[in-house]
Amino acid sequence: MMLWTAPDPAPNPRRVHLFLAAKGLEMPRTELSLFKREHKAETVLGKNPRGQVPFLELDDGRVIAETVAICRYLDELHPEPPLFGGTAFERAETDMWIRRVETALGVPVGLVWQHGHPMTARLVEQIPAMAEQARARAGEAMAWLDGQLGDDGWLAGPRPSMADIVLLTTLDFAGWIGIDVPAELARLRAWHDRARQRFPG
Ligand SMILES: N[C@@H](CCC(=O)N[C@@H](CS)C(=O)NCC(=O)O)C(=O)O
Repeated sequence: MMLWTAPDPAPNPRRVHLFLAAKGLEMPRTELSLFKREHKAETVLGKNPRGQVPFLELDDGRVIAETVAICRYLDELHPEPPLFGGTAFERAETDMWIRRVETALGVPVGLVWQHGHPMTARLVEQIPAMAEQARARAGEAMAWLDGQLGDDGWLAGPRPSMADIVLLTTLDFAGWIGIDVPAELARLRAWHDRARQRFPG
């Protein structure tokens, strides 16, 4: 297998890196420079026509793209420790939280990155009002997540899961582009500390 990936802080590749570390798995990696647009090279698009990283190339040449699909596949091959839940309910609960984090928080954070960050200015026609609106939506999503979390524990039930990895990488990337978790969101901040300790890297 070959993991086609990119260095931090790219949040989607980092999800797979944290997942592999949590499983104690290693595999060969090819790191592409997003800033040199290596993920858009013809040979790379031939493997993943979506033109994004990460993607996993199997030994027979088949390709799995999309972070969660890659991790789900590896979780089936290497079930311990389970990071997608052990029962039907836990699997559904993990999926539910992954979708919530990706749609409620990941989408606005992505819009702030695209429309409000100098590093993406040459890639899209930026709409500053879009960035501002998205920044507010990201703040609302953080507040909502804070209200859903308990004083300890994890996003999808009592055990850490892929949903925690997705939220951790999204929050870290948000911080990197200047969207910090507000000081008053004590539960989310405490969860963030726990998640960094549980999934270092
Ligand atoms: N839905 C995809 C998103 C992948 C993605 O957006 N990757 C970013 C790096 S974090 C990328 O390749 N960006 C370059 C581009 O879209 O051209 C996943 O979950 O893997």
